Amino acid sequence: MAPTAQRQRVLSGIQPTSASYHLGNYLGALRQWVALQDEHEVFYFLADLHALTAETPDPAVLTDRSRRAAAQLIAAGVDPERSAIFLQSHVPGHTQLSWILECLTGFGEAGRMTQFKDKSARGGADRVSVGLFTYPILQAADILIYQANYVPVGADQRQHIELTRNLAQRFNSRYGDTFVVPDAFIPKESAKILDLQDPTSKMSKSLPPAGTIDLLDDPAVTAKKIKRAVTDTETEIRYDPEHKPGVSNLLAILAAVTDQSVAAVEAGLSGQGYGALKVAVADAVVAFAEPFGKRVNEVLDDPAELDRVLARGAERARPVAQQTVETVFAKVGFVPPAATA
Ligand code: AQP
Repeated sequence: MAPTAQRQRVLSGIQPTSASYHLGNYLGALRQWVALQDEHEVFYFLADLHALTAETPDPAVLTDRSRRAAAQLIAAGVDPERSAIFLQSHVPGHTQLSWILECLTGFGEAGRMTQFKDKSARGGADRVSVGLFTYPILQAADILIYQANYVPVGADQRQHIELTRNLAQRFNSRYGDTFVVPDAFIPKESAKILDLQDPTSKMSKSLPPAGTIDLLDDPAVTAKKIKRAVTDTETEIRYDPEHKPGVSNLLAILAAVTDQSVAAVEAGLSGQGYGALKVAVADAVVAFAEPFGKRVNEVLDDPAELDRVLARGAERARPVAQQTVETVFAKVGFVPPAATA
């Protein structure tokens, strides 16, 4: 099942690895997910298999995070009617294809993934799992199995999408045209939201909470974190990511949350101080986060319906994935299972 000529296919995933997504996840990825569902055929999944790569949480915690993650997608505007929303573990094809792609990936090639290097350096060699090492290959399978044209992600995923493209091309040249070679769809101005306390690093759930805005944080906590954001010793509000990363990050957040360009936001604050910038950012983020939190709770109030949404999403995803697996298995030379009757 290839994408239709009229509607190109979009695929993306997000890990259910915390109780709340952060502003980087929303502005770097989820906002694009919502925008793309109108004109594309979209598949969005919760990467619960990937969620085991960095830690193996208590099973009840993983279950809860997965449902909360689905509720946050819906609250952010992903519409289960227009988008297939599903759990990765509900579609067995992902791991089947991943194995084939693992066998086409060089050990050194996988070892060059910077996210693996960063995360393994943080975790210490003894605590790093093989799953963390191979997770970009599973991610390539997640994308290729749907023959996706576009993958909306933040800039931190650029290298993984490049690996995905390389693996698609490698398979295609070894076994004949099989996979669509996908393109990353990375937003221009909010591709990398930075940590509020260390604006040289991306906002990330692995960094201390003072620098991360969780979408489900209490609004007063959010406002306080923004007001304590690191800026610089100058006073001028100017977008200059290289020399003024903290201020530029706040401008990028304000622009994205209020749906304006960075230039417009910068012009609107001209002549004002960092205090005014922080108040504007805090007000805008809280104005978004408050109704978002309410919608998440409403969705979570009906867990049976939420599970049905995920089941319907998996029903739409499974046949597409299964067809790719069958094609790939035939191309590599596996004997097709014969009918028994
Ligand atoms: N800071 C960010 N700015 C822009 N986009 C971001 N994304 C993550 N952080 C930022 C994008 O969010 C999507 C989900 O990614 P994920 O499920 O892989 O989550 P993550 O990258 O593991 O999130 P964290 O908080 O950054 O986790 P750790 O600390 O484990 O690395 C992706 O599209 C990603 O680009």
